[in-house]
Amino acid sequence: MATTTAKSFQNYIGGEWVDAASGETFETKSPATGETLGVFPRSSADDVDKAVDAAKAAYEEWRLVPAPRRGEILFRFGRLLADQKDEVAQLMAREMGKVLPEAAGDVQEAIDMSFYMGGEGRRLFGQTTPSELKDKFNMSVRQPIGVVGVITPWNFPIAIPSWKIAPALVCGNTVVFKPATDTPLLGERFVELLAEAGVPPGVVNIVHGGGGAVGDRLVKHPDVPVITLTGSRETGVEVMRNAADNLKHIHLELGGKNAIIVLDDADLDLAVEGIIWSAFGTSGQRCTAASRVIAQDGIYEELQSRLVKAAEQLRLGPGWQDGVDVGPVINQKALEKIHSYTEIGKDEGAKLLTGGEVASGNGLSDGFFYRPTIFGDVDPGMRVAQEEIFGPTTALIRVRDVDEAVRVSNGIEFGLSSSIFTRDVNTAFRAMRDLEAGITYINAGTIGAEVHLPFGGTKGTGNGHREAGQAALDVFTEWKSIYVDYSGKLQKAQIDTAS
Ligand code: UN1
Repeated sequence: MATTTAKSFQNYIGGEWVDAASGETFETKSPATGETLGVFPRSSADDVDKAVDAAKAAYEEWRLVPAPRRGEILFRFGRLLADQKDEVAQLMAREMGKVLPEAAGDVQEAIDMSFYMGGEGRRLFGQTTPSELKDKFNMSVRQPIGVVGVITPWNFPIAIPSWKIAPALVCGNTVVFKPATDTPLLGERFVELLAEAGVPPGVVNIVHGGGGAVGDRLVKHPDVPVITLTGSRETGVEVMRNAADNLKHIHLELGGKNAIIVLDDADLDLAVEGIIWSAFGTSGQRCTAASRVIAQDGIYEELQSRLVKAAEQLRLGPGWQDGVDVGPVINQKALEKIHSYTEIGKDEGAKLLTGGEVASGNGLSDGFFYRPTIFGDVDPGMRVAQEEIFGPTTALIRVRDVDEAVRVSNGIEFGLSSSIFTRDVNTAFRAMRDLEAGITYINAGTIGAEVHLPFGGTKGTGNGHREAGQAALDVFTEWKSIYVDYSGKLQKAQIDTAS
């Protein structure tokens, strides 16, 4: 392995590129080939503390920069990203593994978010309201909070940082960013482009390293009042616990066990396409992936055989190769976890219809490839129908009617995305009301959220917050209510209301 020739990268703290205090490093490798793509600082609490100090100092000026000017930096960032879209997508196919069209979509999502949040610089609306008293003016305004700790996963290595960093910045906060250790190269590129777009020194800092050292210190640091994390449910719970003593604002985007319901009256061709895309796109490594398919009796057999056929036609390979549908999964640990669920499903009595094995040969042996896997005859209570696998595995569940379908769809601890294929408008509207999830799709799969609507989930998927859209602003601002009395006399609220 060409470890010695791979390029070395640094943290970015207070506008300077610097090594970790310890001098330790880790490597990022392509999940498709095992090739080493870069060497990164393995940071510790000391590095985090320096980055927080820089962000805290920079906050004093940044919060006073007019919001439209802050937005203009995001516009410039969006344009730079658009100019380099193909190159960043290529990098993503190599470092994270997703296929090129999906990688380009990931970058596009960040471009969209940067422009959307750039525009917020000229909105950030509050309210003005009448007062109950004469000659008095009332309003509410959004205020920045301070240093935001941004902890992101590897599955959307450009999009998800933008969902967090763009709104944090336009609202007037500064940022310490810890990207996933599987995708530091993309995190680095993101910050490089922000710096090029004109973000002042200290306003965005990046500290590479693991959750145990870097993430933990960020979460516990008394000068980081906001933490935004996309990750596993377990990590989310730990973050809330560790942040409790400081009463931090915690925004969590956690797991999913999303289902697509297919009723007897559905357009089956469309449903098959939607399921294949949602279950196996990004090798199933999306929080919004369809890891359950709930099919009504009348179409169950037909749907099952069409899905198996379609899954077996998917071509596996490195994400950058033409004609590849499904790239590798992120690392050896993920591959093992995904395969362990195949064993669990078989032991539970689910019927393995296709896949269920590591793919090798034909240039796949150096990477982490797993065959698209479908289980049939799955009982809704089985672990393969309850737990997040985060891989190319989906479970087919048979139901009698729409009521049972909705009950099964809701019968999990998560509540991120949901979907129903039906031609009946009444059924569709009932599902929109009754599916317990932050997102519901009608006649489309479970993936494909757009940046101007709230993104997030109910129940075990989060803690009540949303990112993207206007809702994101609530994570990164505090409301202040302001009362201006221009009567020249003391007027007592709730008391002097008669005059
Ligand atoms: C995620 O998997 O964490 O709707 C985000 C989608 C994408 C975002 C997924 N736009 O699937």
